[in-house]
Amino acid sequence: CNGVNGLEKVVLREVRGSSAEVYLYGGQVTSWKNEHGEELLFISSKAICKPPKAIRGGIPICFPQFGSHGSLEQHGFARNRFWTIEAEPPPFPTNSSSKAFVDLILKPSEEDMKIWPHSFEFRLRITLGPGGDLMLTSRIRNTSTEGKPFTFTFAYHTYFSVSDISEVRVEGLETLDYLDNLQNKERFTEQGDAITFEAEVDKVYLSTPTKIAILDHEKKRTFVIRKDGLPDAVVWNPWDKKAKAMADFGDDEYKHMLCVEAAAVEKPITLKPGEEWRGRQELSAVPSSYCSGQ
Ligand code: TA6
Repeated sequence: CNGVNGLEKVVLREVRGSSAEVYLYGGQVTSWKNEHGEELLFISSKAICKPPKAIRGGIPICFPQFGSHGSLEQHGFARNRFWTIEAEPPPFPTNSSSKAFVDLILKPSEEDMKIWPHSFEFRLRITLGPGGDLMLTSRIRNTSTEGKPFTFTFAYHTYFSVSDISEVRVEGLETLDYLDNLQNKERFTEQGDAITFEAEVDKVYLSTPTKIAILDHEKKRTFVIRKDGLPDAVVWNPWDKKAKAMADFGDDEYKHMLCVEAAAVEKPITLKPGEEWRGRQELSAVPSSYCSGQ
């Protein structure tokens, strides 16, 4: 989006050259580059960088609702709001062990209170580690003074950039149960080996491990997601038909992206006044020698 429509962004850099960008609009990471300047996240070439539309790609924040079940718009409203910087990023990190980070905060507006009548403070820390790892930590607190609890679902809707979806495997979700959004959210059990892709997929895997790997054959690269407080994982690729039906998604772009989303969907989270929930994901991109079809 690069500042389109005056949208402000924060750029994080770390000493070895990796970088990340986050827009105050949506609190959305839209770029994560390794030390060679390679972009690791997918952003659609047709992304509409104009509120109230969410930016297509990067890491949209789905809160206080994942998906379309519930009274709110699809994926809630956090990705359609302007966040504010709570703590300016410290100056350029001076040594190899220091981290670059920024703290953003979102609180409900009066308008928000009309559609979701709950008081909260949502603090999001985005950190770029010395090795180029990208960490997102969400802290959501119920700040109600009227004793009102609230319940929410959540996802980091991460769009990974891949060379060719037909040569990507996901490891860590084998044999797990999942809800299939393409079959009325019915519950199925995944087969016994790594997941590969040859058609539209939209599944919520339940009670998943803390570590999930996404192997990109052509790039000889493995993305690793390490997560905490997020028991589920959504896997989504729209494939050709759905891609063509989205104005902010290039017709062939489905070949070069895969969403694997650390999430809390099956069991909504309830916070009493004063209680805080934390959800964290750490992304790394490491060289891998996997050959497709193994
Ligand atoms: O995360 C998968 C999903 O829920 C899909 O069903 C699809 O709707 C995708 O999110 C994108 O949603 P969006 O509202 O960003 O177009």
